[in-house]
Amino acid sequence: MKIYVNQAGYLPGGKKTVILAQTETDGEETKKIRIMDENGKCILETDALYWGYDKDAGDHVWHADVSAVSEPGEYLAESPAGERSCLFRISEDLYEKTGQVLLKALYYQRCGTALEERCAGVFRRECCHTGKAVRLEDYEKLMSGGTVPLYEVRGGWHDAGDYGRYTTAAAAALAHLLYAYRFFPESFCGELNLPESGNGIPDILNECLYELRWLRKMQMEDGSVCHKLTSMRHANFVMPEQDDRQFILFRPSAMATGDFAAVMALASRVYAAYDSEFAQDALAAAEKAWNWLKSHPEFLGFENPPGCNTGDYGDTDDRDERLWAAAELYLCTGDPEYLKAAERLYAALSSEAETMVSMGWGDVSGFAGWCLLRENGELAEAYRQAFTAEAERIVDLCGKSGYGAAMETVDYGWGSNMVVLNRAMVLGTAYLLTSDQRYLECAGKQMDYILGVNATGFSYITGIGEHAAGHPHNRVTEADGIEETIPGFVVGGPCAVPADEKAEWLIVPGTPPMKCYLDLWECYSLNEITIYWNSPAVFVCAFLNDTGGKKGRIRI
Ligand code: 9MR
Ligand code: ZN
Repeated sequence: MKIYVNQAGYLPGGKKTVILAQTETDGEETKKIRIMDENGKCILETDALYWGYDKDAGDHVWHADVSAVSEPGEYLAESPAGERSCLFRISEDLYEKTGQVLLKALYYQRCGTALEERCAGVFRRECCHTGKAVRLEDYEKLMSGGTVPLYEVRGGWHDAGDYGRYTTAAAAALAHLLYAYRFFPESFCGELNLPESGNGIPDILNECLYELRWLRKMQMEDGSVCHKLTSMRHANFVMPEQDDRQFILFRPSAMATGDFAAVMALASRVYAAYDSEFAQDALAAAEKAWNWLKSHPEFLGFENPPGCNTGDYGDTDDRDERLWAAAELYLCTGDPEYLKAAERLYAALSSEAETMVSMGWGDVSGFAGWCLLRENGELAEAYRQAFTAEAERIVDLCGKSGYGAAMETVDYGWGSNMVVLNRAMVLGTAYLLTSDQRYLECAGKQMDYILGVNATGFSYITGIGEHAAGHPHNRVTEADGIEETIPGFVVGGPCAVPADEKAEWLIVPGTPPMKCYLDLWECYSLNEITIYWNSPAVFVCAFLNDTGGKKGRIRI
């Protein structure tokens, strides 16, 4: 029998469910479970009740509610036969601290700068990717020794385990982070030991500014924004400073331009109080991007050119990006033209979409919602309903899972942990709107899942928990020769349709989806890291730290 707990721990007043699981049933309706404190003393003995068979996990599951344990300290759960869970901690600052580790991981993704020992400790490294980039159309000419225009596009975060930087991925991550800051500012008071720490700006904003200043450079003269900045082929598994491949500015897309307009408008509001020069420039850049979109109403998608194997972040609809841009620009400027555009786009999209509250790099409709919720009027009301309707569906899914995972079988794809976390963000938002306790509890369960209450028993955040993922698909971690894994990265998680050779080879067909995970660096479809898998986790931690909106509000 396995015993699963949230390996980071629980809030003193939070709901605490210990899960017992085994693949075969033994017909027992109840099983005994004890909570032991750090002195090995049993402080609670209780019954775990049979929940049933969870088909996505392939497990029979029993639940024990141990919420009564609320004294701060370190504990474990144990069966009478001596089987034990991982350690867990009860503490008030649990989610504040977890959020800090998740944010600090983004610092380790910084490109175009050296990571100093003072801030990075053993993970210090040299400066990487300082060379200028070439536009795709000039690439061949440059490679054959010709002279072509070059662009200074240094900075930003490496997207993931690769060294590329992609506009739509960056915009989604920034949206999660900047909105987390807007809604739950009290969760971001601590310092992260960044080079900028202590400059009077909250560290979450310091870190985001590093990304925003790079993103700003992705805009071309005409206002359009390049879809991505990567080499033609992914680097080998070398440290970033050893990667000397030529970086290329791939052509603009409507999605990149829409996201850029939106996130720059958002940034202009967030940074107005700290850096007015940046804020003004960001707004001007956003308007320029919008004007380009206006004069290019046709869909301009993105596809990799032949020979390119870096991510393409393909997307078949640019209306959600235009919607988000219109909503953010309306808020910044009050110009009714933007509101009209947003209303038109919302009407068109909502008549086709299953939900309007998606918050990933592919569908950003939910960000427009975050932006409009505080408004009066039809769009705000429509979004209120959309958030609560989706939250109801999520609560329902959570109840159908033995592990409390708000997931359907089909959701276990590449980056399934993002689905879990994005749903927790929807719950957090719905909670701010309604104060419905079920949403808070369910959001907590999604974090429990990420931190160890799942059918593999892994904490899917590196460095957090006794049994945490330790071999992510991350070039730096593989190449740095350091035993310890950089902490604070959310890995992609179980994927029932593995898309990398190693996982295809090792995952036995028919494995229950929640168990399709391996902690191996080769398995990029199971164990990669990305900025936009960390960012929703930061949002959810900020929400839970705030004890579900005690202080948090919809603040745009
Ligand atoms: O996260 C992306 C996932 O949803 C897609 O299925 C996958 C294949 O297109 O790409 C993932 O994104 C990767 C990107 O293309 C390049 N950087 C690493 C990303 C995470 O694996
Ligand atoms: Zn770099």
